Amino acid sequence: MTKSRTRSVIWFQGAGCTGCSISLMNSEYPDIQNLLLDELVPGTGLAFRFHATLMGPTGRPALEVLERIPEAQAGEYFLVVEGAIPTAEDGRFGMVGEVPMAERVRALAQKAVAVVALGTCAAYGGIPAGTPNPSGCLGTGAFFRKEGIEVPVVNVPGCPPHPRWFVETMVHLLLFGLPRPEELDEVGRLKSVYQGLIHENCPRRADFDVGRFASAFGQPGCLYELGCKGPYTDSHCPFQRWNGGVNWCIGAGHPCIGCCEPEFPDGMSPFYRKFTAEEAKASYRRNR
Ligand code: FSX
Ligand code: SF4
Repeated sequence: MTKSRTRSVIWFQGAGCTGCSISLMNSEYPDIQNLLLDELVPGTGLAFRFHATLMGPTGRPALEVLERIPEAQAGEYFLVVEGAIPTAEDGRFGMVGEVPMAERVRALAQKAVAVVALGTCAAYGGIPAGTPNPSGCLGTGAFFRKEGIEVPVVNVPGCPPHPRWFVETMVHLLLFGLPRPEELDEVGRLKSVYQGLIHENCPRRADFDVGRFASAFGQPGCLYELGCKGPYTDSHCPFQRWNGGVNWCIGAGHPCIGCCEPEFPDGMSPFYRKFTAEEAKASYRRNR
């Protein structure tokens, strides 16, 4: 069904790998064509006004959208940030149209109705902010706190995030408006989209409970001894699975690396080493 009403989205890419966009293009229900062209909730669809990977225009006509929409639709559009914000050296590690990403995001955020920080890089800094972080990358929320920008931020982490987590978050925003504080967890994610430790819903949990652990890749059993971070990671991967529900990391025999958590990647590393008791306690405490 075509859209009778639209809400504009400016999708701004900072420091990342574009995997968040690629993941969204794998969306199934709705598929990417439906998402771009049709209603997302009854009567309303999203209008992607700027998306460097998907849009046709380039150069000045494309960049002008970044100035036009905030003026024409102040307080109405959603800003989706993908990737972290480089802040070192006056932001010169990341430029879009010869303007630092940090400056672009500052201007775009101030007139948005809400910001969706999509992907772990945008939500918490992620890989670009990993030690030693020479470009001074920050997650969106941390960048706004540093800059004194007060705009509601909803985090949609994952490296990359599952397409459903973006879709479900946007549906929530369109149907119910900005999340109430009790609808968000302590790291800014919608509880309805993320809550539930992987460890609580894992098909290998019965192996964990009886102490049947894989000691090498390819073996059956729980992957805890191989470094699985499922006990410290909230996400719906076990029942949504990936690539159209075909499989997911643990289903393919790979330990969870905790990519939806603020500690990723430094605090979830080394990926193939079991956490010490102290590391486990610290991560578990924050998660609960
Ligand atoms: Fe980050 Fe997006 Fe990881 Fe990549 O651009 S969440 S590096 S999968 O895709 O920002
Ligand atoms: Fe928990 Fe990971 Fe073992 Fe699954 S594989 S039961 S998430 S430790």
